[in-house]
Amino acid sequence: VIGGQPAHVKDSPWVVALSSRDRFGDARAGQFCGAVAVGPKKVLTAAHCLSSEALGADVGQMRDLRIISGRDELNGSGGKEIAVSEAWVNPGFDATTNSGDVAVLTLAEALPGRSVIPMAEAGDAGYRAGTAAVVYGWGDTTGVGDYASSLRSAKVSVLPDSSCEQAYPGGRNGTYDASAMLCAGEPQGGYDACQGDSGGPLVAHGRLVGLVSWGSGCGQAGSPGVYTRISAAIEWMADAG
Ligand code: 4AZ
Repeated sequence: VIGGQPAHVKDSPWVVALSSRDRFGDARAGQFCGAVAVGPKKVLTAAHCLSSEALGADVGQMRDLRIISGRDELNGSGGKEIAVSEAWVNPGFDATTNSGDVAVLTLAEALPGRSVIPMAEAGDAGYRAGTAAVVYGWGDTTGVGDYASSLRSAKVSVLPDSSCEQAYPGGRNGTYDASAMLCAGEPQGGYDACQGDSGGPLVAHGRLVGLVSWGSGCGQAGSPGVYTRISAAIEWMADAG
């Protein structure tokens, strides 16, 4: 997270880390993406977090994919690590454009009841341009590979689709699709998600509106963050798992 501040899972207990010590080692508890709990045994992350390119392995062959809940400091020992028993990638995910960038993870054990966040349905006020939102993660804090060991969050504004359509008209920097994606950041830059935050939550009005998905660089003016639009996949997510 760029431009953020320390955040605490006691205030946002639905933020969880996605980890594989098998692939990424014990430093920072093997964290490689963010995720968010929407049900006691149901966690969302970005589909691209589960690609063999991201994992350096096939997710189906990984024995130790797990979420870490209730822990701010990855190198600490608080909270609980829970095994992922099933991973369902959105059949509508397009790995070329990152459209539909969401996967549902089924947990082997239930999270505490208060650790879930409701998803914002289509038409929710949280999707409106100008809405204040918050993004959470353990990702890069500078854009040059300074990963956070303790959870951080930044305030960003939901931006009009036209901001991302202008920034990402297609070609090298990507294509923004307003039906499946949500645009957020600050026009002057400085507040954004970054590498390692992917799959983590964007929250507005106490509801989940987006998952960190992609963007060009981090926190740069004119290159907003692109998020998976939760309302676009809500029916599939309800059925999956
Ligand atoms: C990434 O590489 C990534 N600034 C995630 C979010 C953003 C850029 C890159 C948005 O995972």
